Amino acid sequence: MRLTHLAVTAVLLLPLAVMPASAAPGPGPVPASLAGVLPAPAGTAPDPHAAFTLNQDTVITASGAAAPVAERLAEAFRPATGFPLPVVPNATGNALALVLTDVGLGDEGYRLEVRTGGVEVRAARPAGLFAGVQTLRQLLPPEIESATPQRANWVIPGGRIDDRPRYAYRGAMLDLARHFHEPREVRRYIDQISRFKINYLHLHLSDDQGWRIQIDSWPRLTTVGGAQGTGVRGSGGGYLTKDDYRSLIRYAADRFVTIVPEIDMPGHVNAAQVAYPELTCDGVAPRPRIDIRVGYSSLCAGKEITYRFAEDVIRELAAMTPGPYLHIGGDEAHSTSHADYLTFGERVLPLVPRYGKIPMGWQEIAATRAARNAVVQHWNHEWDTGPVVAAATAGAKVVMSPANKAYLDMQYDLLTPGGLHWAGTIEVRAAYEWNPGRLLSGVPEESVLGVEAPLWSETLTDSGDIEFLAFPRLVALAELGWSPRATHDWSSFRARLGAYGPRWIRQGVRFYRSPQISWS
Ligand code: TNX
Repeated sequence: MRLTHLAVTAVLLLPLAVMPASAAPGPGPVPASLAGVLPAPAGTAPDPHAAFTLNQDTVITASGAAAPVAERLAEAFRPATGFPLPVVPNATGNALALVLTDVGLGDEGYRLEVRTGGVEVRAARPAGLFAGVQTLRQLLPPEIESATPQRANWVIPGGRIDDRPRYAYRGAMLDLARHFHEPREVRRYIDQISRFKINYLHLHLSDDQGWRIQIDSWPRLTTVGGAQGTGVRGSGGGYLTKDDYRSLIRYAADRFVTIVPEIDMPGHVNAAQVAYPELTCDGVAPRPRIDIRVGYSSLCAGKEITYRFAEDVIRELAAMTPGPYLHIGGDEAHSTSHADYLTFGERVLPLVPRYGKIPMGWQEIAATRAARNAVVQHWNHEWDTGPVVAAATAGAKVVMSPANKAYLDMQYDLLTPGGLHWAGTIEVRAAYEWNPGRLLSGVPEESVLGVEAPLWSETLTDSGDIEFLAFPRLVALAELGWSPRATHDWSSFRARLGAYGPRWIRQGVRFYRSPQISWS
């Protein structure tokens, strides 16, 4: 099966075909189909005569930089199939081939071709191969997600997918400060988000309640700020050592997820000030806080030690972070005067590029001139967007995280166990029905770096809590970030999501059975 260039272009421009009748809601597993993938691929061309069946003798071929991606694929398919699926440099026929070659679909794009004789994923870079592998997983029946060997027909539907992301930044955020989440819980979240081609994980590492990352030059930040009882309502505690952090970064990188660390300043710093009272203006230690109020703590813009602290933290964090971004927070500094906020921002934002990183900050940083060289994260849907528009006009990139659509800690409805509702309740459809490229008038599509779904953890403790709020809404955001606008279609999304339910069940993911979806 070869598509001409014109045909490929047409396929890329065509919205997804209507779901086949077999995907209509109903009992029992739904056969996988090229049109069923989440997030929707840019272009699909099914070929009903070209299905491939995985069997005992199937091999995975890959060499060089493709080999580690092939190992991930083998790890994913071996448990449920019970097949050996060896990774070998080359083979003739009956193979899943991962090939690094420029297919003209960018750094993260890929071409997937399924023919009777074998499957080929081609991409310019390993990230594209990994994205193709995530698609491939969804083309096998849901039994593929089981941890033990299953009897199933391991058929991959025939045809071709040409795919590439709409936005470079497709993020999730996890708050480790309000409740510390152990590295194993973060890894579990990375496994889940990377299936939907989310490629950034922003870690909120400090807040009023706790400090969650080791900083050698200010050791009490973690010995005091990460002690037991520093979670909301005094639960939990803990922090990432530098080794923990580095191994999380490697784990994420193996799944093409880049970590974005955040230290929140000049507000949300009570835990740091409990550990180091010299970081307050009057030098008096505040009491530890385990409630969920915001906006009462502030670094002292008039003291030099503030900037020594900020620089030490930025330097150490930058040194252990290979990714391009370092987030300095900047939100809800309600007890910092506007003048002090500007003084602080103009001094601290430029420290980030000095240590080789691009500064990122919540929307409030847009008030500073220095924000023009930063990534501004839009979050408060009720505020005047003027400063964000001005920053974007001056050159800033914008990540869209509108609280009333993208905040995973908002309840689905008022009966949702856990979650907050200050920005309203967000059902799945509301999480899906918006356009990041058109959200803020005055911020053109070219200024939009991408999207991010924050998950604040005031009400969450374990992975089950995380998953219940993240899934299925994070998939809506993943599709807004990955899929071309032409594919946007609630009824298609709804059907594909419903068909994904059996996969989550097999993976033991605690997802919310939204009444808006017909779960199969
Ligand atoms: C607002 S969003 C905050 C966080 C809270 C969150 C709860 C933002 C930049 N700041 O401090 O955890 O609301 O939804």
